[in-house]
Amino acid sequence: MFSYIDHSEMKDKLLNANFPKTAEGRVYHVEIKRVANRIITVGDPSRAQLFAEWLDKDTPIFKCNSARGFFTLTGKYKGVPVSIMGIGMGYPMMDIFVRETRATVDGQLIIIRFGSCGTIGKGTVGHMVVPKGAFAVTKNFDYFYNYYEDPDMTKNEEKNVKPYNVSKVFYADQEICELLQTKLLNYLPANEIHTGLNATCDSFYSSQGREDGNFADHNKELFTYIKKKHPQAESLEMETFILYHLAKCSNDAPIIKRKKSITNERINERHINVNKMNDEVKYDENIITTIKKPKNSIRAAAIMMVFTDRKTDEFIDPSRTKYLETVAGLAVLDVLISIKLEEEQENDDECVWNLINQH
Ligand code: R1P
Repeated sequence: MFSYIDHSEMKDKLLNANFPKTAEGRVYHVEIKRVANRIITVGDPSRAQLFAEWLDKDTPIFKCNSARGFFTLTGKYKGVPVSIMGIGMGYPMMDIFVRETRATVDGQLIIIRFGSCGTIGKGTVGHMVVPKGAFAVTKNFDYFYNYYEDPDMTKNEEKNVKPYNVSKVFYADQEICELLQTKLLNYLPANEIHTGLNATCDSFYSSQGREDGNFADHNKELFTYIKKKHPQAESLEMETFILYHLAKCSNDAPIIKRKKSITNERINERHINVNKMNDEVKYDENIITTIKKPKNSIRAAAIMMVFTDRKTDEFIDPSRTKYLETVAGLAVLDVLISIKLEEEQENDDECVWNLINQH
């Protein structure tokens, strides 16, 4: 059974320019107001649909299609609430997804990205990568500034200015990575599972070293530069670093205390004491409220199918993709529900299954 929201356009008035939400508490872009503490995120909505087929049949599935291309399915897997969230591609989508999801869920979040990648490491097409850490590869836009005066960019080279920036490594949740690897061993030989570092790039093309004659990308030396800085670099894709980085930023942030304001009363309603009187909800303005964000706020990991081998120029066969999506998808769901959360939201009035009835 599906409960479905399809927002082809965002019509509701948004309150609060700092962190926009609708009056009923929907976050601006993902358009959810509550999801499960345990989340699988994918790029492709059809992958989300495939995973949804394995959710419990006797529990309603809450489904939300946002105007900005986010796709959320919340149901139960073996009796445990889980959300499957399609986010599209790239840094901004992952950033918005993590932040807006964090703002709608009390307690700890587990987020596992299930995606695809290319390899510059030991693997090849059809293998899996469970990256223990990720770094960012971003275009250094200023490098390209004086192209007409200096088409070979020799002045940049003289000053040792590089066309791409390669960041430090941010790490995944070690326990989740190990559980994912162990589960995968049920389906794949050990030499087809890789655990090195992932390069998360701000372009599918330039900052992943692809050649495109229509653009002066200055990326011929990119893989050499990446390997020099991070010899364990295994995979290339476009989201994982942002997830790992934001998990750390969330874990480092102090517990937030905020005072509810009159105009934002609906926004903060989950975080304040609510007195129900004659079916009306009344708010106490003086209550300082605490968002339930525990110390280990976000535990993050990723698992990726190797679609392209950048050493040999091969692309994966669709039948292999189907196999990997199935075995690794089930492995992720099993790992997701096996982890004990430090703090989990309650089955209160705002839980998704109660919200279903409102739509
Ligand atoms: C590019 O084709 C997309 O595929 C990879 C990249 O990170 C990028 O999002 O991941 P997904 O298969 O999860 O979308």
